[in-house]
Amino acid sequence: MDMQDSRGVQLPRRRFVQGLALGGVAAGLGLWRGSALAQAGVQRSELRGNHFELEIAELPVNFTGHRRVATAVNGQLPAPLLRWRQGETVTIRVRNRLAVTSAIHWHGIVLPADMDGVPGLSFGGIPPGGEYVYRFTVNQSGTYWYHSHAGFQEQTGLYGPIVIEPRDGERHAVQRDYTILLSDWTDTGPETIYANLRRQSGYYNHGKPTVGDFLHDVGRNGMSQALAQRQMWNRMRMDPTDLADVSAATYTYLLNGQTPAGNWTGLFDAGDKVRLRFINGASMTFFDVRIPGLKMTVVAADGQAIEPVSVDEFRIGNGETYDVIVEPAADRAWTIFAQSMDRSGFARATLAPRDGMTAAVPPLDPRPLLSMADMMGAMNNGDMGHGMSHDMTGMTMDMPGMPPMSMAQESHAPALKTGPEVDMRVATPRSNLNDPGVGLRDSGRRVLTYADLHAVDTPISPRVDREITLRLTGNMERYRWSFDGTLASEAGPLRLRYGEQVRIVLVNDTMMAHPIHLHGMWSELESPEGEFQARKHTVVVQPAQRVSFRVSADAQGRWAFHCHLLFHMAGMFREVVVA
Ligand SMILES: [Cu+2]
Repeated sequence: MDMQDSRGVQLPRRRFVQGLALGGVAAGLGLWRGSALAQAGVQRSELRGNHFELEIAELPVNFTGHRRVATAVNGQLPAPLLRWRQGETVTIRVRNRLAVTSAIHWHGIVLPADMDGVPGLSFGGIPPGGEYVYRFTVNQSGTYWYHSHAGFQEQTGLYGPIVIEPRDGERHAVQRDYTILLSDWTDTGPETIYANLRRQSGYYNHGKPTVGDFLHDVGRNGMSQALAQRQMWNRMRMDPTDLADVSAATYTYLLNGQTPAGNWTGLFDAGDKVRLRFINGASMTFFDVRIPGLKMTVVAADGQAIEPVSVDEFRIGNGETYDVIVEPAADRAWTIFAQSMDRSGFARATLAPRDGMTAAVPPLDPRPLLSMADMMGAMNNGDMGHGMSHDMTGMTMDMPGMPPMSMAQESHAPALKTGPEVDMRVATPRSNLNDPGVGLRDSGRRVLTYADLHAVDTPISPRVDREITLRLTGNMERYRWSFDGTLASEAGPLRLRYGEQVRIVLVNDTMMAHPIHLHGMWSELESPEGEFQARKHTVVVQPAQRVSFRVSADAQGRWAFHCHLLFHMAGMFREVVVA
């Protein structure tokens, strides 16, 4: 399969998925400074101490055979790893050498509002040629990251890892410790991608069912069921392959700034315990991560220690981080395999005892299809419905040509209106956290779920003074995303009183998973029964799911609260004011 890049040049698909072996930052400059270091498993750049000098500038890169210009920090993509120590005060001077305003946001770090780095809230952004000095005390430890919060600069490369050493030393002793930053690179300008999505929301969905898929369904399920399914999706003007707005036809997935062909490698000695600090710094891609043949012990989520849980695989949403420990015992190599949720491509790296060793790269899993459970939530008394069902009870939709709903169905959801901003509502969302999500339910692998996350410490406050429900809404046809059917630009801020304890309930009325990120304060994830699970900064809400978390409004100022899918952020965004 070939596709056209933005200038109409035909590129082989393989080159997009695999990338160039020596692609990236230095290839664009005609030399490859990073290779030796990266191959030796050393972070390409690591800065430590209390004082940091960062410079944002354009940088030529080449990941697919075409030269492009990235946005980089200190000439690097990803930006340098920053190592801090809990309890210390850090000073970071950021100079902006771009022709446009820039800004760095410290994702997941609890700090004063004017240090948070979101232009237009408690900070004006860093003007072209200007600088901004961030200074704050680091009160937490763990794995975090930083990225631009201006325009689409995150998509063009402005992101980097942060590791904060705990005051009392690491909870789990390891011999090797690597950050694994996943991202999605595109040769197409992000403004162009966004404009295309706004014009036609399925613009980048190359996985729509074909006549061949239909015949396959007929063979498997019989003609009448295949027809019924096809007719159902058509009537709803939806598409069961709508798992990602942008796929590997457009993206090359990177791991620590290297393409799959580039194969970032981390070294170990047999018997080492290796900590891998996974960060999803992608703009639009959820990854499913596994290391075939190795169990992963998850020890932290979003920087916060959890009771260790052993899994084969985990899904990581945009903005989330997971620390895992692996113990590669033998003198052989292992592949770190991170396939995109829509199974269109993958990022890849290798753990090896010696440089140059590789292991098999597994094939991509079959492309999953959204099930009715992903649209309707709780069906048939909470049955999760692994597979398709024609029971339409949990759903309220704007469906011309569909018979009117029965009174019983109406009574489920009298308040759920559709309209220009909202083309789908879920009347009976499910609230269980133990569903790994579409494509992972029947993999035969032990997959991490939010039900597995149990913090090692207690919530900031057990009290709940007030409950706020927000619905995650959208109009897929128009590529409009919103909270409660209201665009950020038309909604007032969400006001919290300083010191109050709020339960925020998110109900997802769309067919996509949304990673919802609150700045400045923790989101304390709860079980369906309201019990504290884990402290997070980014909470993924699956399609047709209800998720709740507690917020202690202990940080005054103006904060951002938004979906971390970059192209959803314009609409699915609220200012939160704590005063
Ligand atoms: Cu979203």
